[in-house]
Amino acid sequence: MATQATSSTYTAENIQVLEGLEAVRKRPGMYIGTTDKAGLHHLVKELVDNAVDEAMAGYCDRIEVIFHANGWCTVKDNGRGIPVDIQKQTGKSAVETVMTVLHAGGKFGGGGYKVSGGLHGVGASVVNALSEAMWVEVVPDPAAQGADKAGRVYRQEYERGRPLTELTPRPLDDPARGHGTTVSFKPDPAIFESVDFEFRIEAERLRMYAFLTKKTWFRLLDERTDQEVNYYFEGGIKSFVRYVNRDREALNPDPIYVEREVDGNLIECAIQYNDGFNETVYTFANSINTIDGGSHLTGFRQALTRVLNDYARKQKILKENDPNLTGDDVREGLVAVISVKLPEPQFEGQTKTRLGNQEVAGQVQAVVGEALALYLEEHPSEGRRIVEKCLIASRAREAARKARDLVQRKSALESGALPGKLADCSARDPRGIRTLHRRGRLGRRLRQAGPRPPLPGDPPPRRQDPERRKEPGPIRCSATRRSAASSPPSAPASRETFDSRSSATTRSSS
Ligand code: 0RA
Repeated sequence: MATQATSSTYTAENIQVLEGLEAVRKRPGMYIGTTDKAGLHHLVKELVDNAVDEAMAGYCDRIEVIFHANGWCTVKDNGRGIPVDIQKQTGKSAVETVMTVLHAGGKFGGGGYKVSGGLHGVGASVVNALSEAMWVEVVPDPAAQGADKAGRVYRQEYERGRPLTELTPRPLDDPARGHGTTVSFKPDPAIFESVDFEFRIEAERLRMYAFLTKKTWFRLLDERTDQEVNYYFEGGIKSFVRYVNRDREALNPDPIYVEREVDGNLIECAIQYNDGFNETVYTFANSINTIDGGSHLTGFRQALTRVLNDYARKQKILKENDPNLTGDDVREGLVAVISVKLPEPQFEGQTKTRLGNQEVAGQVQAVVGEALALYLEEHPSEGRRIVEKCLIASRAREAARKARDLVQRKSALESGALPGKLADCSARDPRGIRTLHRRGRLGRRLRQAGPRPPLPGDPPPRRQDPERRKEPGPIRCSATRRSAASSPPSAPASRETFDSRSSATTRSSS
């Protein structure tokens, strides 16, 4: 039975806490976006984010989510455990602070990379406020919290964000139970349209986290259906690019990979070229999928174009009279992931899905540039394969431009007069023709204007692209252009075949 909370003083902070919880319950959308299924899963995400922070800090390698048959959800990690000691400033344990004070989610001591920092990085207190009931159990890691805590479980219970009990220790019943934090909650049906967790949504999110948090196990168990998935990726994003290319021919079978810290920012990038024409680039900042790109993507693209041009010149694959490879040329068949982890991420744009930190552009450009240059030097045959593919892209583009130009001139002659726009330009400005010609050279507007009959010198038809078989649709160009802004593909919940350990099983109910 729960004992009544016995705070010795009713402080200003207590009042603030209650006001905070009230605000969350009154306007949940301000904190979790929506109160539909996405909002419901946002609760799980807030708790998993805290555990992922603990993993990124190097203290945890197992994170587990359980959907129970009675509507509860449990998130469990094997980290140090939220500190159980009473803090002098607040008179409360760190546990109670994390669970009840708005914006005190996860770490509040500074330092470390936080997943939160995105749209609603507000922490466990919001989950608590929006839960009919919640409890936390901490088994402290004695190495982090002191030997006096060994062999105990500390538990506190809440209702709609308010503590029902003190944080209370008891002897560890199961000696095999290791240290860590377990949070269990029952979402409030008075707040949410649906309180029915969806296995697939959570499985996909955990898989993404597993790619972005290498060497960490993620398990999802659904006790309602006995479904279970486990994700673990030894190589992190390097595994991810292999996964994206799993059905393709890779030009560099071992992905180019670099991970480095620059001025407190962690920069990680994996690159693998395939023999197709699409560009598939995913960018993340603190594990948030920055679908609108930003400074990390800018830096990456600069590095790629610069280094491949330098290499192609040095190796004389690009001859003196050849034009430089363009950004478009170096992006055909490119699969890459850029993941940065920043102590102070700035997210921009209406949906906060573009990274703003300007210093990151130069850092990514330097780190990726150096790693790519080194790779090309050490892997000359892969390097040649990649650059020659870029060169084919370049020549195809140039040939297409010439052919278009020719057709345009021809049709202008045949019609006996210059077509409207061109006539205007040419009447007023002899460079008008060139203006149009340059638009054609850019190619993008022409291509985006819609399908046109094939011209001699065009790049090979897209049906040669193996990707086309899977993703039919006439506007691959725009898909390519937007690919940096797309969400990662969903994986079949099945055993994966590269350097991962991943399994999906339906446990037979007994
Ligand atoms: C150490 C210190 C602090 C929190 C944690 C560990 C911690 C929090 C969570 C939440 C879920 N699992 C966790 N595991 C550990 C707070 C104080 C500080 O950051 O210095």
